[in-house]
Amino acid sequence: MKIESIRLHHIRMPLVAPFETSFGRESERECILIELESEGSIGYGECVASRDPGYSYETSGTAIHVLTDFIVPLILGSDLVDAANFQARVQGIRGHHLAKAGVEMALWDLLGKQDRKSLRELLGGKRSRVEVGVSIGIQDSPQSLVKQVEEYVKSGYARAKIKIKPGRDVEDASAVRRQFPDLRLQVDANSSYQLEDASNLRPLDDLKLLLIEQPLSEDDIWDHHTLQEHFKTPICLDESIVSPRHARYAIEMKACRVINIKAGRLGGLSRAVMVHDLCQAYNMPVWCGGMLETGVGRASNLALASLPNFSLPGDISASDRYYARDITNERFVLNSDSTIDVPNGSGLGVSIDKAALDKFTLSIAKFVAPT
Ligand code: OSB
Ligand code: MG
Repeated sequence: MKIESIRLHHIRMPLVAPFETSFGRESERECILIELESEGSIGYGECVASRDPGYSYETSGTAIHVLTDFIVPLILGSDLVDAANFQARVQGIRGHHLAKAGVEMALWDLLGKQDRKSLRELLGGKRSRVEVGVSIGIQDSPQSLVKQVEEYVKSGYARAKIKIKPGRDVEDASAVRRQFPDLRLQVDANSSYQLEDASNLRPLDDLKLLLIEQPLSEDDIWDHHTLQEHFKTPICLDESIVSPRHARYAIEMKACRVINIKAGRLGGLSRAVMVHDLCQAYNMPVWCGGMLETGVGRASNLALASLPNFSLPGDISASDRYYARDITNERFVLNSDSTIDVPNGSGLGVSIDKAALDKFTLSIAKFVAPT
């Protein structure tokens, strides 16, 4: 399939409420919407790099640079047959997984549209709806956090994840647990502790949490092993798992008992499926993480989470939890059983609201292959 043109939309969208993690607070979300055009179809992909290098070293700025100067020249005007073919081309570019994954998503959308198959079918997904939860940022106080959780529980979420950081951990989580003794509850530290201060997290081990996500540094799988030995609650790795190899390291080192899968962090959906398959072979449960995606990335996450070894609820909330106005015409809604339907249409199964995209676009770069 010859890639005839490529467009990169740098977009910024207001969030319905600020989202605060151990690395900062965002009121608006930036990302890059990628369009690949071939034979009259357009495939869309979302690069989830945000404005600041907090979660990842990549930013929307580095993504535009790497896409424009390195990835686009490798694929523009060339024949891309599948995701493996794309990965082989970009293999010489070190890192920059979020940038690569955005393009791979657009390629899957294009392949699905041309073959009239949904992304779920292409990836081998089984379920038509997936269990989801909600990820809640750090609030002003434990009381306001409890209120926030209550609102989400009332609107139908059967699983909640709360963000923690040093000084805002045990008290917050305990307050939520006291109010909701049976809620499926988990915490995410986004790498904000070190092995030396992780003993402060001890009391979390008695709160019946589903898991403790990424307490330590992203480049430290071994210290997570040491920490896991001292906790009965499963440790889950997010930031640390950037490749199928890293997933194998974590499994072999017994560094965690659960893995969070994000196609962006792993460098593409095809690599996310590889981690899924590897974890399945080792009986390591996985779940689908989120990056505050637009309807485009959300559709991709739903298709991915329909694979069989996604056995815990994903961070894939309804569209209204994030955006009053989204860039897709479709909006995702929560079913009464805390699930969201997986799109059925060709490719990602979503269409772009052009007026909304225009409104949120900061800049566009367009590349056309010579004919
Ligand atoms: O660590 O899972 C994370 C959002 C941005 C960056 C990192 C993370 C998150 C979330 C949000 O937790 C999950 C969602 O999209 O609802
Ligand atoms: Mg996380």
